[in-house]
Parts: sequence; C-alpha cells; structure tokens
Amino acid sequence: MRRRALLGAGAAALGAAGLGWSLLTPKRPGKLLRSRAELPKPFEARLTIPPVHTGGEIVQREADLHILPGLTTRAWTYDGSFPGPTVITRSGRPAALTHRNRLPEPVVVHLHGGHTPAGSDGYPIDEIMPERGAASTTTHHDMAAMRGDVTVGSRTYRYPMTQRAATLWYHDHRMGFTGPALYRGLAGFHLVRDDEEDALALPRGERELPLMLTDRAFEADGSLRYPTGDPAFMNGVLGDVVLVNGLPWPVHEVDPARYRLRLLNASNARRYRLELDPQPPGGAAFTQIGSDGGLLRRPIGHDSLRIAPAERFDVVVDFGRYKPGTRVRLVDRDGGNVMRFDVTGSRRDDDAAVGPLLSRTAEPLPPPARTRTFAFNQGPDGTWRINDLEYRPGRAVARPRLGEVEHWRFVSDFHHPVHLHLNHFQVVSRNAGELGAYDHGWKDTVDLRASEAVEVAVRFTDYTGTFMLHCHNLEHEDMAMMADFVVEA
Ligand SMILES: [Cu+2]
Repeated sequence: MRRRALLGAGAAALGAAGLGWSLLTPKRPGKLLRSRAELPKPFEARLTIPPVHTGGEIVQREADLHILPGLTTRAWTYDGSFPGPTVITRSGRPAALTHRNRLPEPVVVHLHGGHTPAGSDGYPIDEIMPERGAASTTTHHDMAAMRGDVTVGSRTYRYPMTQRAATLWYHDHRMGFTGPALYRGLAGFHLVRDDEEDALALPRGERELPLMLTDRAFEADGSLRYPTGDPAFMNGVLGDVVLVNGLPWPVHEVDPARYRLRLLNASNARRYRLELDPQPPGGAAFTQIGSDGGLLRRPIGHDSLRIAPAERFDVVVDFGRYKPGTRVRLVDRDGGNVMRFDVTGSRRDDDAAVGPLLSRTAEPLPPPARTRTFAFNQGPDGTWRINDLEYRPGRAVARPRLGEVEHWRFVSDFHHPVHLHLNHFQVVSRNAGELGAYDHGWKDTVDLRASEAVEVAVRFTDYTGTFMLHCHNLEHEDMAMMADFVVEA
C-alpha cells in the first residue's frame, strides 16, 4: 500500500498524460541525502582491498565498522566486512556457497552476472529466514498468499560456473528491501577466472584492484542514514559521501606502472562520469579491457567512463604515463571526488601489456527468433513499472525458448539501468543507431537514459525456469520495477 500512495496527489493534479509527466519527471535520477555527521577530508583514508573468501560458510551478520574517523557504523555484512569477502572461482569448476543468516531480517542472495539455475538465482521471495528469532516482516499486502522457496537459517547456492572470466558481484535481492539491504552493506565481489584471461599479460597481484563504488549518508552518531518510506526519494537515494571499498574518498599509492581496475558501481542510484585528473598526456586515461560479462574482443580507450548502477568496467590505467610524485584524482564529473592515486617513484618494473586482441569468444549472436519490447515507465500512481505492470511474483512477461536468440528492446522516459538475469547480452543498437561508447562486449546491465531505446541480443541457455528482468536503480526496483520471465524447453 505504501507504494501506491507515493506521489499520488501530484500525479492526479497534473494528469498522467505525457506533458504532465515530462514536467514532473526530474532530469536526473535520485535525490541527495545529506549527512548529519561531520565528514572527513577526502584522501585521508587508505584504500583497503576486501579479504578473499577462503572457503566455508558466509555468515551474514551485523558488525560495527570504522568508516568515518572516531565513529562506528553498524552495518549488515557478509562475514563482518564491507564489501564482503571476494569470492574467486574458476570457469568450468562448479562452486557451492552456503550463506548463514544471523541478521534480524530475511535475506536473499543473487550472484549478479552469474549463469545459474533458477533455484540458485536468488529469486526475490526465496528468502533465507534468520537463524534465530525469525521476525515475520513481510509487508507487501499482496504477498500473504505468496510464498517462495524459503529456508530457515542457511541456504546453499550452487553455481556451475559454466561461464567465462568476469567481474561478478553478489548482493541482497529480497523483494521490496534490496535498496536498504545493500545500503547497509550486503554486497561483495565474485571474480571468475579462466585460461583465456590467464594467458594475457594483464596486471595482476597488487596491481589488480577491485574497486566497489558506493555513496552513503550518515547520521551524527555514524550510523547509516536511509530515508525508508520517504516518497521524496522515490527516484533514488544519493549519499553525500563516496565510499571506495567501504572507505570515504580513499587514497592509494601506486607504482609508475600499469594497473587493472575492476570498477563496480554498487551504488543504489548514483551514476558516475569517471575521469582522471590530471588526464595523462595524450588522453585515453582508461583502456577498457572488459565489461560486465568479461573481456572485450579488442581494447577501447576512454577519456571518461559513464557507469550506471550495477555496471562493471574492467580497465587498465598506465600510471607510468605520469611523473612520479603526481597525485591523480579519480573524479566523478557529475559529482565530485571518488579517490586518489599517488604515483610514487619506487618500482618502475612493468611486464604487463594490453595486446590488440583480448578475446575470441565475443562473436556476434545470430539473428533473433523474435523481438520483444519492454517499456520502463512510471505509472500514474507514481510506482515504477515494466510494460505498465507492477512486479508480482509468478507473473511472467515473457516466455523465451531455451536455446533461442531474442532481441529485447528497452524503452523509457527516464534513466534506468536495466539488468537481465541468467544470460549476458550484446547491445545491438542504441536509438536505432550505433552503440554508445560503453555498450561494447557482453553485458548484463545497460544504461537506459530518458527517451532512449536500447536493443539487446540474448540467447537463453542451459536452464529453464523463472528469472528476472529489472531496473537496478534500487529504489525503482523496490518500488516494483521488476518482471519475471520464464525460460521454457
Ligand atoms: Cu529505474
């Protein structure tokens, strides 16, 4: 019921017709939430790299983190850290991950970018109830009769890993509560490695940095500030502090050498336009080698990277192009500071390289069996919808056939990062024309901007059953901008 009340009055006053909405709909997604805590100066925290998961259960529990100087922040964590431990798996080797829920509320785990059977995909009502004192917190009025595949205490997710090397991530996916759950800390990296990638001379070891970007706002006591239920934030929550790997505007010392940065935008709603400042001589600061679904066929140089929520960009930056002693800021041209790299003069050794051909497994898909259109729009009552439908578990908006290629066309009157489960896709056109600069390679999330149409090609493989199509602006997702699709044999 909460969802239906949002913006209802404003919509009625203006009428739901096109003109009313174009006036009502703000140009950019999200609303800034300011911290009440005293914020640190940028570039005082040292960048940390999340611990690597070394086996055993992942215990989801509350933990007191030190994010702001002198304050503690109670967070929801995977194994006590934010980001959670980085899971590393190998292509072709099945993995099983058991999650134990010691949090006060139910959870669901989704492996974002994972090619997984439906039962391990983290369907939003397939909850893991808390181990102890399971409070029943189902709040959707229409959910009473609906029950997913619920377990109590723990659940083992099975990941076949029949997929190529890529930067995946895992995060909460509980129906109606994904926004607050990620905001409290439930997100971690999952890296897949394979022989094709290992054969390349990419930077590795301490020169391979997973970087999770999030934005947050804090209360005066250091706790996280999230505007639960406030209709003013229905376009998305933007914090006033950018955290990289869970710390505010950190700094990292780098050698004058090539580094591989696995950039993940795990923010609820914030989009970034990332640049290095100063730019290296000659420009093209970022050599993109991969996208959501792994290596590109050929590298692409960028001065600037637009990264929408849930997207990943795998890039190589050559800090050897800067004079030692240079302080290189990573900035968001639409926001402010993100982090800083201080180029030190200590080690110039660099045997890493980016060759002209990265991958042979990025061939275009054959012509589609059919084309479907999905409109991502706001309803007259203010809810976010796909093809005029609010999300309801069990209602399929498409039934693709296993093994067939389809073209899915996404259209919108607003900004929506559109995410597809089960298979990676290839963008085939943007606004019926050429791809955008960030549309290349295998992707699972595509940035759809206001009044745009993006067409993607996808082949549904290996698993039948129910999967999800949804907006990855988490406030939109929680306000019903999701849909089921069912892959049929
Ligand atoms: Cu959206």
